[in-house]
Amino acid sequence: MKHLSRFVLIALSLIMTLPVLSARELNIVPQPSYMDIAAEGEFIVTPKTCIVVVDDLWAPAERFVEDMQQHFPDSKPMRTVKRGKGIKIRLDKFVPAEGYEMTISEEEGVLIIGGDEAGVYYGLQTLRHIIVTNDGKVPYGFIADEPTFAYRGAHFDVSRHFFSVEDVKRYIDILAAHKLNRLHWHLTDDQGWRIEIKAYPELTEKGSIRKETLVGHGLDPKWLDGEPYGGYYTQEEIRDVVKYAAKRYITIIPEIEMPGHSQAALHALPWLGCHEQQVDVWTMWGVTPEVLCAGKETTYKFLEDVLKEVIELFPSELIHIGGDECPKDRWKECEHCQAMMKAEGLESEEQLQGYLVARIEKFLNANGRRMIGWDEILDGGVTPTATVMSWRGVNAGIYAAERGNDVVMTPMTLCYLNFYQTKSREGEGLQIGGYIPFEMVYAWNPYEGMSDEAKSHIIGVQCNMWSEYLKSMKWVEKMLLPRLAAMSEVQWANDRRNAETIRSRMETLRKFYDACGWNYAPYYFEGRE
Ligand code: TNX
Repeated sequence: MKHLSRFVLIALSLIMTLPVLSARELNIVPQPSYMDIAAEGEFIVTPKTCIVVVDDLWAPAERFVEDMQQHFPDSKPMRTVKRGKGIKIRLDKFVPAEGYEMTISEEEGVLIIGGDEAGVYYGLQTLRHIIVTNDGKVPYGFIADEPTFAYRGAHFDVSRHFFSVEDVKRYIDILAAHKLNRLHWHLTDDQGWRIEIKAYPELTEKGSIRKETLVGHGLDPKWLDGEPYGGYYTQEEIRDVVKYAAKRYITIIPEIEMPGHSQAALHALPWLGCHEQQVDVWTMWGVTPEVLCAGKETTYKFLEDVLKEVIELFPSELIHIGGDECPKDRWKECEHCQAMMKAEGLESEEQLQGYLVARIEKFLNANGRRMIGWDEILDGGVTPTATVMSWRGVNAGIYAAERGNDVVMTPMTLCYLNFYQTKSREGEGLQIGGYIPFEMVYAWNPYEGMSDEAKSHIIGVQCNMWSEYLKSMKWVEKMLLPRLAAMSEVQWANDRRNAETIRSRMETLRKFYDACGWNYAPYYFEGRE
């Protein structure tokens, strides 16, 4: 009996060690679709390893060289060559779009086969992650990977606080490393117009500067800081950022807010309003009654002129027109708005907003683009061709998807990374409110409560970064990380999220964040709720 139990014990311990021997763990976020890692053997990447480029994949190879330069700052850049052994990259149409297959073996070194250029890039991001967190040792094995959602977005509000070109590029770098592919750039709002428009120089000359900023909660003037604040991007800078993003396989979707959230434009060009009286670039947060007049033809001409320049600057098919939080007080008292309603047979001010949105959509379509807007665009009777961004919960998104509209899910209670991350809020500074810890983002299934038909219209998922209380990039990073990792796993690996392994995988990702010099919040790692 004693013998037997010893025998059983030995057998058991053998069985228990077997999986460890036959499959080494690789901690990667977002989780790849499939991994088979050999028990032994590894390819060691050093700054001397060559990148062997097939199929003219020089662009992703160059990005990889640049990324690795950051991790090997004292060495010469890695070399890209046409043949040889090292890290070989090529294409194959049998690999899905944005997906890749990676083989690491003695014969091949590292071989990455992408479904397209972006797929190769994501394969190289996974490789970079392994190299950086594992001292250059890449275990022999095979990885296959592809995204769940085609649209994997993060939004960045640069109106409430302005962020330099350098900062935006850093934001883009962080998104790319998490395999996101859309940056929703919130360029205009009540508190500042941040994009140069040649036809209306006043927009940035006047509309990009506010007298002061609200630095406390509530609309109490005692919280106004008395310091003028401003900033904007020239068109040349915008082009530079768009190119920088494209090189990282990120499409920038610009947002020009209309007809609400437009007080900065109204300050610059008072004739855009109903009463045409001078208003300030807003110094408070929230929703202002000052909105664009929807009754005057001059407003439509203005919007089209602005969008014409925006279209020139941004190749994105989707153009965001805002559409959220537009109080109708001014319209109710405006002779132009009332006359327009009468002429068009509109019964309510809601319908007047629907009329404006539909007219703008037509203009965008005529110029080869498509419209995306916040879910309020549903209220005035949205067209079936608009894409809807569901932020006031998930129901608006489900409703729109069921009617056949494309939908991006970004419900406030789960996706607003400007909300607090802990219950106690200790060390979090003053933020706008809310509570969204890492785990809450991670546990979210964006398909919940949806029919199969509706599911097919969910093109993707997005997190948002509103900057009312975010004055510096350091703070933005602290709000973004590590929750973006949870978000990226919902976006890229929704069907294979694993709450049991995420903690240990995040410990590895943390090493990567340290190596990149990104400022992340410590709470999740400390186990603080
Ligand atoms: C709601 S989301 C807004 C923003 C604010 C944000 C603050 C949306 C379409 N509108 O204007 O900045 O809440 O969290």
